[in-house]
Amino acid sequence: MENVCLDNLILKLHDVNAVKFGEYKLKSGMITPIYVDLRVLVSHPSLMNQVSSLIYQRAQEEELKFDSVCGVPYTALPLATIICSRHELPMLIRRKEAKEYGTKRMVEGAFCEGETCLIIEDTVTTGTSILETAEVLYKEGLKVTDAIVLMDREQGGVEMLRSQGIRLHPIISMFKLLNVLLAAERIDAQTAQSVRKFILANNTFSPKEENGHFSPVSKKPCKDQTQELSYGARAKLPNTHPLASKLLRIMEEKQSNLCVSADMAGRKELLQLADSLGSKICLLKTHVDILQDYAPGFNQALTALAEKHNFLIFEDRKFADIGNTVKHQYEGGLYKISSWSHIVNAHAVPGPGVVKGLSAVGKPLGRGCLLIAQMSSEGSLATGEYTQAALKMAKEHSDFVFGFICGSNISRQPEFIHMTPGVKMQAGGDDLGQQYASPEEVICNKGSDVIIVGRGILGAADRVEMAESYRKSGWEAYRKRLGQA
Ligand code: S5P
Repeated sequence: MENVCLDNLILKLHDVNAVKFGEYKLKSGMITPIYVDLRVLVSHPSLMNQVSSLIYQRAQEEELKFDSVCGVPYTALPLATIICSRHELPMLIRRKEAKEYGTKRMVEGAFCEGETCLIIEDTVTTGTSILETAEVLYKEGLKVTDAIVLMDREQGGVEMLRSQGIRLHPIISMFKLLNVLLAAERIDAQTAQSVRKFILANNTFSPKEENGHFSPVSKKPCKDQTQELSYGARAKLPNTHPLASKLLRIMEEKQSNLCVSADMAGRKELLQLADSLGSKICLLKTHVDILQDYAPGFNQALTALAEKHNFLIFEDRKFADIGNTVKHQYEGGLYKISSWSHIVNAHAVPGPGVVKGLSAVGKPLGRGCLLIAQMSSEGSLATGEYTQAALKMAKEHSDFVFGFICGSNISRQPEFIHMTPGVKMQAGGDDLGQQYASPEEVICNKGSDVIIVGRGILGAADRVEMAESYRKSGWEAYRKRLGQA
C-alpha cells in the first residue's frame, strides 16, 4: 500500500472530522483524548470509495482466501457493500437482533457450512466487536480466519483477536495517523505526545494476565485443519527456499520440530550437548558470543555433528545494523558466522538494507535468514505494524529470508517457516522478562512450526530424556494440527 496514498487518506479523514481531539468516552467506558468516528464517511462518497479500495487491496496483498464478506454493523456495512458490489463477491449481513418472525436467522445471505467469511470493520480498540460478529458467524457454521480494519487504535485489538484465532490486518494505525497529522501541522507535538501516552498506557489486552507469552492461550482447540499442509508437502512447494525445504524434510524424517537453544559458556559442553541431543532435533541454535573458550576448530566440530545427526545450525546473532556493517559482521570477525551457520536471523529495524547486506554474503553460500517479527519478551516493541513491516520485508526478499522468529503463524504462506522461542512445558517466565508457552500451545493453537527450547531442556537433570519429551510434545501437537492425532 502506497504511503502517499495513506497519508492523503489520513488528512482527508481529519478534514471531514472523522478524527477528533479532545475528551471522549468510548463504548468500553474509557475516556480518550482522540476519537475516531468513521460513521461520517457515508456522507463522503469519494472517501467511501477510497477506503473500500484500500480494504480490498489489503485482502489481495495478504492473499486472503474467503467465500464471503461481512461488515461489522453498522459503519462497516456500507464499506462491505461497495467492495462486494464492485468485485462481485457474496456478502453476508449480521443481524444485531434475531427477527421476531420468520427464520430467526442472525446472518442474512446465502452460505454453506464450513465456508470462510472475511470480516470488515471501521475501527478497532479492544477487538470485541469483531469477535462478537465472528461468534455469530461461528454459530452458523462459518469460519473466520481474518479481519481487515481501516483504523487500529493499537490498544490490544490485534493481539486479543490473534489469541482467538483471528488475524487482524489494520490499514491505518494510531501511531501512523499521529505522525501524519503532526507532519502536516494539523496537531501540535504536545497533542500527539499526550495521545501516544494514552495509547501506550491503555492497552486493553495483557498477555501476561493470561499466560505470559506473545499472546494468551487460545480458547479454541486447534487451527483449522483443512488448510494445513504437512512439513513434507511444504518442502516440495515451488517457492519454498531450498534451505527451508531441507529443514522441512529433516523435520519430517526425524519427526522433530524441536530446535534446542544451546546457550552455554563452554565449547566442549556445547559440542557434547549437540552430540547427545543430535538425533532428537531438527535445528541447533547457538549464541557463539556466549562461549568463553571459542576457538576456530569449534565450527568444524559443530558442522561435523550437524552432518552426523542431520540437523541444521542456526546462529542466533540477531543482526541489526546497516547493510554494509552486517555484511562484515556475518562474514568476518572472530566467528566467521557465514562459513558454518546455515541460518542466521536479523531484526527488521534497519530496513531492507540489513537483509541485502546479509544476503550478499549468505545467498551465494546457500544460507538463509529469519526475520525477527515478534519477540517473546515482555514489553517487546515488535508488534502490530512492525510485525507487518517485517512480513512485507520477508516477502520482498524471499530468495534469502525463509521465515520468522515469531509467536504464531503470521504469514499464512506455507513456504515460510515460523519459529517460536519462549517455550517450556510449564507456563511462566524468568525474572528478566522471558515469557513461556507450551509446545502444544505454540504448534497447535498458534500454528508455529518450530519450538525453540533452551532452559526447559538445559536445566533438566537428564537433558536427553527432557529433549525427547519436548520432541514428542512438539510432534504430537503438529499431528493434532494436521488432524492426525
Ligand atoms: O524473542 C525471542 C527471540 C529469541 S531468538 N526470544 C528468545 O528467547 N529468543 C532466544 O531463544 C533467546 O536468545 C534464547 O537463546 C532462547 C530462549 O531460551 P530459553 O532458555 O528462555 O528457552
